[in-house]
Amino acid sequence: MDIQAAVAWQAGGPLSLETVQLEGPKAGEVMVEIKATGVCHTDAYTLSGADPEGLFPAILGHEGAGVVVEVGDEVKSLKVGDRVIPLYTPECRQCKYCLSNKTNLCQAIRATQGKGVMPDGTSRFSLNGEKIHHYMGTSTFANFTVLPEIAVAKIRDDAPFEKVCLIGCGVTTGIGAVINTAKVEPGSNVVVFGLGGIGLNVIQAARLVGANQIIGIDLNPAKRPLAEKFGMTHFINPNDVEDVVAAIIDLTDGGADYSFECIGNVNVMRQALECCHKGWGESVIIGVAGAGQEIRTRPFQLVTGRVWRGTAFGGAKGRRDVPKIVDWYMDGKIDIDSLVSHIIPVNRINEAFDLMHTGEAIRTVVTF
Ligand code: NAD
Ligand code: DAO
Ligand code: ZN
Repeated sequence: MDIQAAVAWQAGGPLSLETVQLEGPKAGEVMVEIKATGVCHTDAYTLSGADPEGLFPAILGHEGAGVVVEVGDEVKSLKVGDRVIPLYTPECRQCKYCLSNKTNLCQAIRATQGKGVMPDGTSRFSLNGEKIHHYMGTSTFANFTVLPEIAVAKIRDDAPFEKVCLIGCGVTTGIGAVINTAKVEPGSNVVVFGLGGIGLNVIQAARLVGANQIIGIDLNPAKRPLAEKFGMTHFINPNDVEDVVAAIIDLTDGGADYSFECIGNVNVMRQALECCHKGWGESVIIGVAGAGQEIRTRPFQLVTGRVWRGTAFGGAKGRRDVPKIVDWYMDGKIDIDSLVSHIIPVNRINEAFDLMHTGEAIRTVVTF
């Protein structure tokens, strides 16, 4: 069938709205009508050409929400009409990784997902016979997409698409990093580097679990008011202090119990580790650094009890956890509305990237 999609033809170029041909779902797959999608830094990273795994032409987008319109053979857990959120981290519940209960990094379709194709090795998207790659297994910059059943979370029927789409990446990543990865305890002192879409969700989860101090760090002072609304108790602009690590250790009487790097800057990752409390402080890397970058610290930082870890999609198992996070939003336990700074139609999708690059947007949501 013919669909409308924003195609990334080449690295560095703008997206171009095209009529694309989409093949129907094969066994174990579903077709989803995408109603809304967020535009995240990872889309911009791939579009820029900096992503060594980026494939072109491709249909980007991984933060979407929509409705199942067709199911392939053997699909058991979804039916036409279900509201859903696509998952770039699937949950097969059968592979060694899923069964370990130690990670959310399901590997069932990892190899083909990384090559921009469906699990049978082919793409469902083409334009005049030319293959167009899938992206992150989701390709939500299209009004219809095809997904493996294991990469789809069914959500409740009254969830608004243009808000809950952010649960497909930013919201779950930030909240999950606090709850699943760090397991922050009530009374903890938490430091958050980078107050964008991810950092704000770390802050609201830290407040939710009863953190004591929630210290936000950002070079952009304009990020402060919204971070305070989400629960930040103290703000430090690194430009206003001589040594940001020393300032945090001073403010927390010894260092952070937990810190989160939500930028993707390897120098800040070091600060985030080294501002942790001796003996027990844990630092979680969320930000995705540029290709080839490396992290550094003195090993004595770890010998003396600090812990360095990382998280993908907040450690969430998507089919299990995403519907719960949708419920938290619908029950007013978490704020997503304030994160949606702009809503625009798909024919203006390139503006979403501009708004991100100027720092004006927290999240722009594109509707179909
Ligand atoms: P964002 O650009 O909205 O926010 C980053 C913030 O960091 C901005 O407010 C910026 O002013 C601030 N900043 C930049 N450099 C700084 C510095 N040196 N010191 C202090 N503050 C600085 O980005 P986002 O959407 O919140 O994403 C953050 C990171 O998380 C990105 O690298 C993204 O790719 C990554 N990410 C990771 C996962 C995962 O699963 N691990 C998922 C989604 C996004
Ligand atoms: O299983 O090896 C793997 C890959 C998992 C990919 C997880 C991606 C998380 C970070 C990318 C940012 C997401 C928008
Ligand atoms: Zn699995």
